[in-house]
Amino acid sequence: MKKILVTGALGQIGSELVIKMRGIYGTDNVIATDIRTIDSEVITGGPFEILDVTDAEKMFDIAKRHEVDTIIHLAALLSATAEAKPLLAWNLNMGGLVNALEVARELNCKFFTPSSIGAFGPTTPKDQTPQDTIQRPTTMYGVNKVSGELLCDYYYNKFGVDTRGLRFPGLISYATPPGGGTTDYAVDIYYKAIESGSYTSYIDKGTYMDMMYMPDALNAIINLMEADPSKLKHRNSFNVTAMSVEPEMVAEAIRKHIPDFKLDYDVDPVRQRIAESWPNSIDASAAADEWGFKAEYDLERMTEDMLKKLKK
Ligand code: VAH
Repeated sequence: MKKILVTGALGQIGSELVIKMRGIYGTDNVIATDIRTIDSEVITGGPFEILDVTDAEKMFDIAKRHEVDTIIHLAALLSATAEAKPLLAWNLNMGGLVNALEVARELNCKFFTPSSIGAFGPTTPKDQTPQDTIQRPTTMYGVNKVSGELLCDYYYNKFGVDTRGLRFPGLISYATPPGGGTTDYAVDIYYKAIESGSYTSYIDKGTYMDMMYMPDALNAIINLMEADPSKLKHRNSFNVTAMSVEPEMVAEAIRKHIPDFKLDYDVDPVRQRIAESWPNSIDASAAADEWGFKAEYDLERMTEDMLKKLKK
């Protein structure tokens, strides 16, 4: 990767990935794009362009003008928002993806886009979900993610586009407040632990989901994109995870730092139903075997770092 175009650069992953990649590949070699502008180092710290990913022509123009060799396509609506606006989600998530894949094909770019544990459904084996297994998601987000995985594999097999992807678990970060996800409780809980010493979870006790701290997610993207392609048996997309947790476990880890932290519940039936359709834990051995994936942060280490950074 030498010259990288990032869509959705102001989102939860993009806002940290752009800064990290500029440190590795050079500020001027990472072109951030998003549909909006906000006060962010992503915009003030290097090349930024306004881009609505449903505008194929503008995406092609930006990619060609900057002579990019890699597209990191992150612009998408997450699970809860997609469930509230399914048609908008289909048009944006799939329309944006096919535009980005077409630009990658025409300009011969390497290509990354995230999938998710949301690509699995209620008939998928729930514990230690295998890399290759049944995928019949019951959410629009999951339909988008499975379709996206198939489309990216198609562009690799049919056109030779070097597409690679990761099935991300819930991502936990302190840099941007989360938006529109089902796993966002695991981010909100840390903010509220600092602000008020208590949190009311919309996901029920005992609801296990895979999670990962953002530093591990960023390293996974970069390591996958730099991996030797001859070693990849899979491409779209690799299971990756760092931990399988439910709300009580996160609260327990927080109490090691904030002893009287209180957790109670006001379950949101929509996001609870989404969460229950996803795996309890996924198996990431293919990523470890094919390109050396390894998460560095477990729940304890993540909690310590999140609380330290949020206190600042
Ligand atoms: C969401 N954070 O909740 C995203 C992610 C696995 C969860 O895909 O929609």
